[in-house]
Amino acid sequence: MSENQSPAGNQQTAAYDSAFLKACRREPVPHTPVWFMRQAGRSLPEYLKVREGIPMLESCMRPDLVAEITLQPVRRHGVDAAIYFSDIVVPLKAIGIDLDIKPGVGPVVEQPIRSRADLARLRDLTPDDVSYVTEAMGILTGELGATPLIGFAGAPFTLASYLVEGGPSRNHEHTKALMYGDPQLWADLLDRLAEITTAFLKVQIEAGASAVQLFDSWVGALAPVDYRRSVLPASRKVFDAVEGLGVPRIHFGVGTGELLGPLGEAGADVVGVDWRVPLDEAARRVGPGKALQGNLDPAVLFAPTAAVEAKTDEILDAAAGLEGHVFNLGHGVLPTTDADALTRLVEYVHTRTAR
Ligand code: 1CP
Repeated sequence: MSENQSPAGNQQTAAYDSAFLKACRREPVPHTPVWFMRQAGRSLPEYLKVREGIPMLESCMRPDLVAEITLQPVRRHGVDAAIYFSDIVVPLKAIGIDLDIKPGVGPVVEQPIRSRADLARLRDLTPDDVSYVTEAMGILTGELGATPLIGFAGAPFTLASYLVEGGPSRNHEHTKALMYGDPQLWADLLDRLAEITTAFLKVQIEAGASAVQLFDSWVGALAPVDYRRSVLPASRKVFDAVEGLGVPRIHFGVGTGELLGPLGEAGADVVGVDWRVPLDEAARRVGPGKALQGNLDPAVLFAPTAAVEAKTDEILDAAAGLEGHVFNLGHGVLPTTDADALTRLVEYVHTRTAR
């Protein structure tokens, strides 16, 4: 990476020795690094102000706005990493899928993908399709100093769920009907999504991301046998394709207690854990050679400070023997979370773990 003298490469070099990237690489850290999933673009008043009147997808395509929203939680909370402000469906929109992000609902796809003919609508993603991402990351690498920037994408299963259902779903019934009913079409769909996701992650790494996270938020809906057979190959394809690019790869899903072993096998360097499994037990399930990320229940932040600190202590104690630990929530920041509670939590973890 040190040979890369582009502005993005310079920033990646500056961030290389950050606590966050050291923890991802399972090296000794000056303190346990902290960032929060969905730290950007939730309830911060400064976020709501800059987003006023601008639809979500449009805001993802405005580089100055993206850079500002990405930086807001770094300034306010002093987190150890920034996460690029976007959404998992942005690359699908960029290749021409007719979708929108509806306020209070989430991503909605006009014509769901359920047949072989529908699959043909998922064309390759090129860097030109997402030039605003490259531009926004260029602004960010100029502003972030030594703070690492995390790029991200949706994992093939979670993207397939939105495409096949046509929107958010509790039971993923159409998705599972396709997975069990037409295994070949399903495999081809996930393979296509793996290629799009890989192309999107490569754009971000090239533009300055120092780490990438694959969000497989809804994969906990699957039994391990089905995950191994029908999903793992596509996720592994993504991780393999971005291996050796010099940035840690993080893998995250919700409700994955029974899947932590197979998730580890998909190939990430860091495995995200929700709050249902303590980190020491999660480490046993994931196996050696991985750092873990997590795992405070986001709802705990609604309790008094002393209770938040007690739950945080439990997590830090369970993490004491890990090869590497990145402190995070077990899922995204809830929209009505008190911003000051997040700032206090960052300070608490830093102080308690200072070495
Ligand atoms: O982390 C950050 O702060 C960066 C911003 C970010 C990220 C990482 C957004 C902005 N979306 C995401 C990822 C994302 N999007 C995931 C994976 C993370 C997770 O599990 O929370 C998922 C599942 C989505 C899909 C999505 N987009 C939903 C969930 C719908 C459902 O199925 O229940 C929703 C509500 C959105 C919209 C969205 N994404 C982001 C924002 C700020 C918003 C709100 C949109 C608005 O203001 O109208």
